[in-house]
Amino acid sequence: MERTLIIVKPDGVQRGLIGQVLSRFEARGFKLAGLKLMQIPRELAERHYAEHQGKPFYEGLVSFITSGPVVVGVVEGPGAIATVRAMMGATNPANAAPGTIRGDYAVTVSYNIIHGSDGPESAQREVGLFFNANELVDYSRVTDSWVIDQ
Ligand code: DAT
Ligand code: MG
Repeated sequence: MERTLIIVKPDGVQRGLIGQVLSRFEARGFKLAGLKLMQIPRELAERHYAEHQGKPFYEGLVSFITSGPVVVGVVEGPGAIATVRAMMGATNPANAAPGTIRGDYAVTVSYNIIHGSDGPESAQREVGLFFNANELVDYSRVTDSWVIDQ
């Protein structure tokens, strides 16, 4: 079972898209193991986006992600990391296929609605950055046996 970090970015919150974004993951069959609304402090944003430090868009990215509230979640399920990335669509919404989150809700790269961890190592690192162990909940849903063959 995999867990991955998602962030509904400030543009998604301001545009009232929290529910629509989260509902896609629920409808797919994934489970939320953690969820919170927060405004990301600059220091946390810098750690989260450390890989982009020095790139031309880095300063704008950090100021954008800290500019207003976000919803941070941990999405759990088989293949969650890669499937969430596929559901997000390409980084630049101009290249994101219709049917993906970015392809349905966004048009420019700076305001692309959602973050999702890009692999197993970043998922583990990013979940740890945003959630304490006691904020992640282990539970089963009555629908699980109709979603996951086990
Ligand atoms: P992703 O969010 O798809 O993992 P990324 O990790 O390469 O993409 O970049 C992180 C974010 O930085 C991305 O969601 C939007 C912003 N970004 C990336 N490339 C950009 C660019 N060329 N110009 C402006 N913002 C960019
Ligand atoms: Mg990334």
